Amino acid sequence: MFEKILIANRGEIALRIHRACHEMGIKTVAVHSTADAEAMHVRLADESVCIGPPPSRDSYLSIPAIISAATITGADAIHPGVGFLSENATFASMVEEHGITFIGPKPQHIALMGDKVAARGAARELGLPVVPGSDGAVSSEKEALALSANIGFPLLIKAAAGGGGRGMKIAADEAALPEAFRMARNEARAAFDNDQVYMERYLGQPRHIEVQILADGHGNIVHLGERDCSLQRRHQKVLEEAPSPALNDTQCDEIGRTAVEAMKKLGYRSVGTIEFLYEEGEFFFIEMNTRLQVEHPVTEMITGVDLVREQIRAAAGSTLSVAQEDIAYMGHAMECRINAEHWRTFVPSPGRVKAYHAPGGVGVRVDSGLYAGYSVPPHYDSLVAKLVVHGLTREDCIMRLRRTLEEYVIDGIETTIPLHQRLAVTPAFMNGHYNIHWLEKFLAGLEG
Ligand code: MV4
Repeated sequence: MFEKILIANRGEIALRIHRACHEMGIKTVAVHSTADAEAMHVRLADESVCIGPPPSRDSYLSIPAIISAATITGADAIHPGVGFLSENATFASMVEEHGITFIGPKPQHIALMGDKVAARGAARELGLPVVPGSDGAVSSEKEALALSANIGFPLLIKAAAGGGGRGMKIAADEAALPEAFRMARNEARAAFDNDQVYMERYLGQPRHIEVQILADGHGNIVHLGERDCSLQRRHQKVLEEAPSPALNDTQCDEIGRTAVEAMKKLGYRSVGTIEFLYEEGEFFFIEMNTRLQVEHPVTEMITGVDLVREQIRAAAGSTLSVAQEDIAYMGHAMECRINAEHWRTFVPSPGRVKAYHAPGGVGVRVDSGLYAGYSVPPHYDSLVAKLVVHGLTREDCIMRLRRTLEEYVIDGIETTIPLHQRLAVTPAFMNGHYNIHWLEKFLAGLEG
């Protein structure tokens, strides 16, 4: 097992990884920008290295600074966390070339899933249900028109280098297709320096349901059920839950088994998430994330499996601690993403936290680096806390969510807690009748 892990990240996720390391008897190295010298992830780590100025590209995205920090401190592995360099295949390879273990998948699998055209092709070959669409990249308006006859309208044009909702254009009908195609290509070229695009049938009212995968390098692969991440605004997830209120046990098992079979064929290692759109009883693969995800705690709450611990074990060459038959689901879990933003306008609200009190009690988990006196820097993602609650039933879970949201005190900055309080008493949320568009409509209808 590793003796020392460098955590190439910040905030609540760096803390989360530190906790798994210390429970495994592994020392930690924090890296930080000058803006994060007082951050909790730096305070808790055994050692820390300042890797640059506040802008991410000069610190948390600086490959030389991070690999140098690992070399100087004698770290034998690097955990990339989420975002930043976590899905950068070049970084993963360079870490390994320096004799340091990258805690994540094989670089070729990161690269494969980062190219959405290649990922879609691989998914189809691996037996995952994909959205009806083009077989590969679509290279001309003429080809787009020819293919549209089989795909049908409305259809979506997506960027091969996109993902997370960037670079998508809807074409309502044949007349709108050439213009949508040109715009998608131009935007893709400008945003990603890669103008490859592909086409899919547009699903109008789907839910976003993702399957958690866990794999060691020895052929043991399990799934840990699904998460419903349909509650989002502008492609930012707001609240996630497991299990999905839209699925029955048979559907969960089926999509989980299909996902495991696909990952076995691929020879995947580490944690991973396969994202599907779910509409009228059918699943359609859209993307795969080859990293730990922000919302992984909801899966941990209903299974009791520590995903970061298993990810570290897999990277160290150990086998999984659990087999598929050991994985049982208990109750229901929800995660509220608490951002340092105004709850209605989503305008960022960095600044000093004057008072801080986190909720506790049965079935409550708070992942956050906040403390009284801490200043939230303006340079990074505004996620400052994840409130995760568990209940024996979805109803219990919602009651606990309301209670903990009442208890939570974060004074001095604006947060999205008031939004979660409103959501927690809204009928469409309470009965689970929502899709990927519901939250935006709910927000548009709010007063005050
Ligand atoms: C789609 C879709 C409808 N039909 N693909 C947006 C982010 C990216 N991961 C995929 N996305 C979508 N792909 C087809 N064929 C609708 C979306 C989408 C969406 C997906 C998941 C969660 C929120 C979303 C919000 C708007 C659009």
